[in-house]
Amino acid sequence: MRNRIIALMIVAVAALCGWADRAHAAAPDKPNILVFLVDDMGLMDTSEPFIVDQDGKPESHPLNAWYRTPSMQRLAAQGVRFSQFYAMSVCSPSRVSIMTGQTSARHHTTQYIKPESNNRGTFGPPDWRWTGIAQGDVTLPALLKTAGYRTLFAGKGHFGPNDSFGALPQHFGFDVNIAGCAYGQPGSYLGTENFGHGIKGREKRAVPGLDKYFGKDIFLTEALTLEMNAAIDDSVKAGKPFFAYMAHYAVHAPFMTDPRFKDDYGSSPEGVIGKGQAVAFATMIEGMDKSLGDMLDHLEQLGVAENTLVLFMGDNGTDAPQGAATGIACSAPLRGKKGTHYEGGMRVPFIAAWAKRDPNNSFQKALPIPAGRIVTTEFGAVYDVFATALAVAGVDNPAGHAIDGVDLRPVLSGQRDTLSDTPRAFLMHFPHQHRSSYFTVYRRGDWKVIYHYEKPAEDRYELFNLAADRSESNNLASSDPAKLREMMTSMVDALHRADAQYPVDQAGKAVEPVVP
Ligand SMILES: [Ca+2]
Repeated sequence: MRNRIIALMIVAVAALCGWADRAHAAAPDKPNILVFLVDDMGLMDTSEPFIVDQDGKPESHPLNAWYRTPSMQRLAAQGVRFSQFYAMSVCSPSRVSIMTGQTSARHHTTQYIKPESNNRGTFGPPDWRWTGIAQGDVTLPALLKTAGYRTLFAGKGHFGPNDSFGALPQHFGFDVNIAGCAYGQPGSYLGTENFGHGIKGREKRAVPGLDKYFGKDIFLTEALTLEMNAAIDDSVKAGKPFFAYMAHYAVHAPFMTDPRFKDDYGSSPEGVIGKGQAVAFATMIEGMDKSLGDMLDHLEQLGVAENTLVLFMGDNGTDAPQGAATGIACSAPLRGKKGTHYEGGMRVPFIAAWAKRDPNNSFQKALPIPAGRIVTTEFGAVYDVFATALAVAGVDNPAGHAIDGVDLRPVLSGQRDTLSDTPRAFLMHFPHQHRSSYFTVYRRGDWKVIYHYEKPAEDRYELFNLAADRSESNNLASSDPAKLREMMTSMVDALHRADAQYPVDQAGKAVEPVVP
């Protein structure tokens, strides 16, 4: 009897202290998944080196010395990162790719969405999917929700124009929407400016749902972190696994100094980085990185870090404010930036790691991720997140839903160096106007071909061997016509298989790429 009373007292005390919740949370049947997506963050916007030398060893560049991202270094040290990971060249196409597992050529949201109007451009495909995610679309959060996950959204949406189905993440599978809406940049990053509310000229991009921080000295990145951590608390208390999609508005323009970090950037590497906005951009990067560290710490405090897989990535190449758009500058040693057809336009950092390593954890036994590894022999892409997250959650892709991405687990675990026995291909299709206009990029193995739809025949093709020429400085289109023909044939085939839409001519007729 005495033992029974003691046992009951222990149970009562445990319940009062929240141990019962924690014990329940420590034994979920599925792992948690945190997608940490940074807007407009390129491969070089970090102190963690992702570029490798000819021997596959990480190679530090001046930009790595300029930026400060200790939390990314912490995450990379406990997991695996990719030297080569691709996004689409602008926001909405990548975001829809993450949700659907499809390349933009297939899902047809090929251009970034303008909230108020069709952003087709003069010769863009008339029926491109400018309304973004639609009712009935297969989406990652909806599938995970059906499988028992609590699905948490915070930050930037940009999945559909104003008043559309895709405008609000809760329409297509998220249980919680913190500050997500149609547009892709915040009116202001400052709580003291109410994140744009009441600010003339910025009102129409004012961030929704964060009224409790109005007037406070807090940066948007921090407010979103606090809110997402609170949503994770609720999920853990409810004893449910969570899928958290932490999509920071940072580091997208407007470039506003995060005052917490302004003293860290007194001088800069000569010839690589300018002052002013570049410093503001660096402070936004560091604020984003603090968010990552705070979330990792919070997961540890909750006792769920061992059960949480973190997938960190950018949504397109860098938009760091210096250098010519197609020069070797803000992505150096890569060429180009966000919106361009070069590697700097679409190469992003990617890190996969358990939030805390524990080789005895059953989820980590099922997916062991070696510490501090860098994948150099294979590339991944944002549309792989869909297949990988489903596989980790034990959920099948619905029959009839065509996807372009693959399950990355064999490479994440180090079981394989490559994802298939034949060289992988990457297709990035942009039949619109932006910094670079009307182009398709196709990579297979080490080779990359770029097709320019509107240029005269002599300038229509660019061909690079990325293994020998990572800065895309030596166009081989004229000197290697056989390889050009082979790559163009494969590109055209890939576009047809994806049911791609093409730019149109003055008469409105679709213009398909020409194999030379
Ligand atoms: Ca973006």
